[in-house]
Amino acid sequence: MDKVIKSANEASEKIIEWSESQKIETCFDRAQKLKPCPIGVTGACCKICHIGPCRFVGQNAEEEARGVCGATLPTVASRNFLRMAVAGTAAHSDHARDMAFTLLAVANGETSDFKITDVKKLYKIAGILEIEFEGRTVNDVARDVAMKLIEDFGRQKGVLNYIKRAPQKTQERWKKWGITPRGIDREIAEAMHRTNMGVDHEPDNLLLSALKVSLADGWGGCMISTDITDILFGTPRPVKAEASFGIFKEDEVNLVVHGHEPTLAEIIVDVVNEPEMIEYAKSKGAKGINLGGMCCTANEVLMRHGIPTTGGFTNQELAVLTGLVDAITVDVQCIMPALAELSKKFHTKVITTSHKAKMPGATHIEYDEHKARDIARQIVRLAIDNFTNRKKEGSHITEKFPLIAGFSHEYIEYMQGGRWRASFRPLNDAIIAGRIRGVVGLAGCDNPRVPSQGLHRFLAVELIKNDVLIVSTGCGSAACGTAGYLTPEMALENAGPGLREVCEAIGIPPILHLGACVDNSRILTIASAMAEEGGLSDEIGGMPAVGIAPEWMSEKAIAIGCYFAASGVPVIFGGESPVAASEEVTRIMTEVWPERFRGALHFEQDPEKILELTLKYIDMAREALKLKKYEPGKFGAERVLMDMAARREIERSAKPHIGIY
Ligand code: NFS
Repeated sequence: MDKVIKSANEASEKIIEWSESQKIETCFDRAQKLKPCPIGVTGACCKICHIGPCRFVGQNAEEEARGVCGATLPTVASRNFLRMAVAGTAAHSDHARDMAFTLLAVANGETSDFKITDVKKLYKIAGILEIEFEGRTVNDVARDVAMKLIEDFGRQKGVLNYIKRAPQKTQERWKKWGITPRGIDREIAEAMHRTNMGVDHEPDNLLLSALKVSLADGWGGCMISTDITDILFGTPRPVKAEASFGIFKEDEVNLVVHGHEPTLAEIIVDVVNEPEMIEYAKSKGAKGINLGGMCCTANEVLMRHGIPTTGGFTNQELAVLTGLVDAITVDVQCIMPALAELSKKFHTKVITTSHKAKMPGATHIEYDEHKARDIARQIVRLAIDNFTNRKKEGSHITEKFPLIAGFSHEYIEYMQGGRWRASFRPLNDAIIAGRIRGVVGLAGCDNPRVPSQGLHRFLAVELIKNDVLIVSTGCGSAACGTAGYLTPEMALENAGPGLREVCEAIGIPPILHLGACVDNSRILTIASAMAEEGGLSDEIGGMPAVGIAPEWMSEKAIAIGCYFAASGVPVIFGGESPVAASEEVTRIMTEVWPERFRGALHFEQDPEKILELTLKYIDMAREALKLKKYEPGKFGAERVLMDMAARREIERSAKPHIGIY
């Protein structure tokens, strides 16, 4: 029998092989053993009341199958889908709420462990929120910003603060179809109400609700989280780092921060550099303390401090299997419960830190932003103490790759024109001229049901060959980073001629790492800025841009896919469709949504077809915008992109400015 490739990541594959030789089970083995329920996976199981669960199966299930209550398959599939979007929105937005309360605690002087790092970003957000900042103390402005953003959660009427950041035309579409979100919590509660037994039965209406609650995620939860994280910890700018399992050091204490929230991890970054801590580590025989990240907490500290990443979702158990992790601290989301049991086979300590996310078998050290540093020290000490328990067993993988991360909206604007002429003009011009064919957001999870990270890698390479600029987030970035794709050399070796020129002129990789999954909000503001810049579409819809989540698994990905679709972006997800059972629901997402919002949500399992559909969308958008037909190596007239030297020249000749980007 042919060997089953479980991960396209060679280092992961080696660890998996080692685990098999040791008879240690991972998600890859469990994914083989436990096939998805064929009814549930297509959205054809209803379990929202206790008359059922009801299964909607059979040849004419779409027309004929009925639940005991009389519900049809399209109702059930769309209702299940809406519940996924709600859960995803709740997860991102609850994270955002914690960020807002941390900002408030800082502004009120309740914690000395955090400070406002990026005053310029604070003022930018204050400006958007129409909060006066001239002549006021930073903390006063921060308090008002925090309070105004906290209002977004509980608002009952009106619209979210950030809705106005979308292009006018995009907003008008939302208004016309009644999906402009009011308050985040209100949309979540209303959507849950609609999906309760016997309430909303119309598939179209349920799906509009999915778009509405997801817009509350994208233009609410995610965007709030990104902005406050930037204000507190700094807006990212390019930073060098490393990725993959080789980031662990045999002779140092290895501590991993895993999950999604940046706050505790930020303090840990600081604490591992405290001289007393390093001394303490040395007293236990270690040469130092080595911090690494996992999933989106990794992305947060990678973007701002260059902390190396072990990778994405499917790498978490594999990190423990190296035998080199002395402690792994987790906060919320995408944390496999398998970690605790697995860690018992090694010396690794798993530490939970959120009251919302406990795990049998883990050590719980509860995080509180008012005493963050003390808690961080406790965690780091625990990791150091555990270093002496390290055993010889483990796969001890040494591969690692360099990468460049740190591309925020602000930096991307800056890199195109410097401090004085920062704009999206050069990017728009490069697209107009056909040098860049289009832009793809490559995002979402990695998944043990496919050779994990492989679809990301395939699409990344093929798209950049086709002159498509990629912006990546979350585990999409991790998949690219652990393959060595997030480097300028990647452009030299693989990009099409037009994209290569652009990357060379600016000195950037062809895949720009924008951050964690909540930082997909950066794509929304970038697309809005491109619309405002002119020359392409005057709304987000109609841009030569596509969103792809080829290995998605989380409900958060569904919320993200929906907010992009509602904002006007065609989105393609890999894997089996969670609404595959219903042709009607699939039709609404792929045919009705484009007419109303210019975005769509497709599910396509074949990576070649994902690529084909992506390029088709991009070329169709180019044609509708009457742009030059894309031909590799043949470009139309465009403005000259400023290289670094020209940019520095302008900056030298200009007078000082508070700009920091
Ligand atoms: Ni996004 Fe980040 Fe990864 Fe998927 Fe999970 S870590 S928030 S949900 S698995 S990309």
